[in-house]
Amino acid sequence: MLSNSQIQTWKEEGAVICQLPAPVVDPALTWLNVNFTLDQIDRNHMDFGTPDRKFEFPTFINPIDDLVLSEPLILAAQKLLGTQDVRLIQADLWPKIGVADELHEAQANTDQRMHMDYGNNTVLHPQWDTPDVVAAVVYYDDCDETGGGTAYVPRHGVDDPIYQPPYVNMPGQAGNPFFNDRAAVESWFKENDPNVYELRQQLYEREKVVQFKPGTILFYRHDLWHRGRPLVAGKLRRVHNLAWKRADARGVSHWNEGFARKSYYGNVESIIGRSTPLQRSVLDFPLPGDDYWNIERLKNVEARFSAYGFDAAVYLQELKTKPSV
Ligand SMILES: O=C(O)CCC(=O)C(=O)O
Ligand SMILES: [Fe+2]
Repeated sequence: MLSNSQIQTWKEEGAVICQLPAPVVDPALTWLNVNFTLDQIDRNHMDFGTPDRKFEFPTFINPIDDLVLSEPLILAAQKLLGTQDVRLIQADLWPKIGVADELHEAQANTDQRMHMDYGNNTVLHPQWDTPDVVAAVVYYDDCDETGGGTAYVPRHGVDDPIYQPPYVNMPGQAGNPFFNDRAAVESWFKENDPNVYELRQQLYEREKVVQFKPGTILFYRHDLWHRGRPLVAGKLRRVHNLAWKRADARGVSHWNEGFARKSYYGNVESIIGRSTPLQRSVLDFPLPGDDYWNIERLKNVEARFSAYGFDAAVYLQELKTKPSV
């Protein structure tokens, strides 16, 4: 899905846009176009995320969960992070509906302030040359109808004045109050920190807007300046926010609830059962050949999941070919 030059763009500029393969996105689109339409959505839900966390992975809606665990996405995350060992930390499908009024309250999500996402995803601070996380937005609608393309600011090399760490020139960082709305934020900075206000004005001047069709994906980083923009009034935009971290990343939180929490009813279990080793690995189920495995662990896990289709053979095979210590 990603060429070497696209990977390079993500590493240098912080974002890259491409189209998901039809077999990955089409089943989800078909489901959404029947089951997640304007008349089925609570118009009072105006914030980020699914109401009641309903469409956070695992949703137990197979076309939605299958997209989240699709191998082309995992392979893309592996390539961008430069490691085989990646973990899913976020998968949330959510609606945004365009509103007619131009004035928004300070925490409104309609016309977002420029921000980076690391702030509520890690207790540490990102380092540009060693990215720990790849984030993505999958779009299920057409921006020609809905508007609301995400805006982002590509980084221009190490000397780019707006990408000089520490990245604290935003709401909610280093003692700055947190507001979501662009107007509320920028008027606060204008009043309280004119230098930061000036710097932030450059962000808006330099912003590029994602043009999307159903199945477009924006791969970005948690240290990319970006923001959500207003939609056409009355229109619905459905997106999936996804993120993966390097397995060895420090400080990075899990956005979704723990994936095992909804076990016992066969749904989580059948995700484990029907997935490939690569797909399981993003849920922290070790790959075949991982040092974690020994015969006892394998037998126990097999006892737990074989009723749901789990086949231990490939794990067993790798165990046999591994030199014993
Ligand atoms: O809605 C969008 O296009 C972006 C949303 C976003 O960046 C956020 O909520 O952190
Ligand atoms: Fe964001």
